[in-house]
Amino acid sequence: MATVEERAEPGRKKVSEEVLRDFFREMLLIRRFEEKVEERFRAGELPGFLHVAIGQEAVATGVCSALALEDVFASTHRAHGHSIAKGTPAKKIMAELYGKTEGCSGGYGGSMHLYDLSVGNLGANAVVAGGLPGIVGAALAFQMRGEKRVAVAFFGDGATNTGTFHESLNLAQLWRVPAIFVLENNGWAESTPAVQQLPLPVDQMGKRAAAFGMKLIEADGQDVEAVYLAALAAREHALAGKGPVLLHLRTFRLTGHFVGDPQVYRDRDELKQERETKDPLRLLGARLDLSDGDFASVDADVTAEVEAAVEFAKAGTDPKPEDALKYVYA
Ligand SMILES: Cc1ncc(C[n+]2csc(CCOP(=O)(O)OP(=O)(O)O)c2C)c(N)n1
Ligand SMILES: [Mg+2]
Repeated sequence: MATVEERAEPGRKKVSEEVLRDFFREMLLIRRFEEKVEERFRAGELPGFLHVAIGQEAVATGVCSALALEDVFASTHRAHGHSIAKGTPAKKIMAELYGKTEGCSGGYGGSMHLYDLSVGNLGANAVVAGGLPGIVGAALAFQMRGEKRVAVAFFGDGATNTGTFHESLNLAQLWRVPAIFVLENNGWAESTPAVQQLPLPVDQMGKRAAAFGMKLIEADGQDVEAVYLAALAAREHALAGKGPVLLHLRTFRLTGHFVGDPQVYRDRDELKQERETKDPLRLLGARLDLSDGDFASVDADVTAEVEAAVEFAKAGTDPKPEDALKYVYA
């Protein structure tokens, strides 16, 4: 976990500049990783279907930086950032996308099924809201064993319309388990905008917590410091035995739903404006007042890491056809 400094005003906290610079590096690594993934997918090198979370990096870095190694999470179809931020090396994720046995899921999963138990990744899910029930179970296990750990579920605004979401939050609150439900609210479910799928204004989706009597914590999902502090507060609440938290983060998907999505349903001017005003990297870069030289040096560093990940993945081992049914249990 990164460190937090007290601000002069009582009760307010602030993250040190050094930590913010670490956040910037990680967010840029995630951005460059996903840009590379888009490029290699379009070149026909990556099998399967891909979703990137460009614009949502502050959520991944802010939340995962507030977690300890022994905390666990489940992710969605947009899992690269969460996985990198929780500690899986970029090269193991890239190898997974290339379907190699060196990948974090042994080449069996691909983009929507990234696992890494060594850092607490219980798995990404192609099924919308598919991760939530398992996270309630993991949190219940921690509670029963008296372990000081939290279980975290990432999911989108569209996922809040599923029965699984309501069942999971209901049981979690009933049992007061140490779970954090991270609502990564980008205002879209595929091509369906918030107004056509959500019963509340998009910025008021946190009100869902009231239906369960659940603690609500909200933050600007484009501000990594705010996300980090909100996630720390959520973890503290859950570990104190006070029950689960709905952590509502308003964020922005600055690309299509999937790689190759022509986004014909999206207003071009609005998207352009969002890219200019909501990009979490631009916002953090401006706040840190990074010089061109500073930016170039971090960029060169993370770009080299991504290039090395591609080389590692390409040199990886193809799974054997006779192993296709390995790990099939039902
Ligand atoms: C149970 C289920 N229903 C529908 C789908 C198809 N689907 C994939 S992503 C998606 C939109 C999800 O929206 P949201 O939860 O807001 O996540 P976002 O894509 O915005 O990150 C849908 C409907 C699915 N994968 N699983
Ligand atoms: Mg969404």
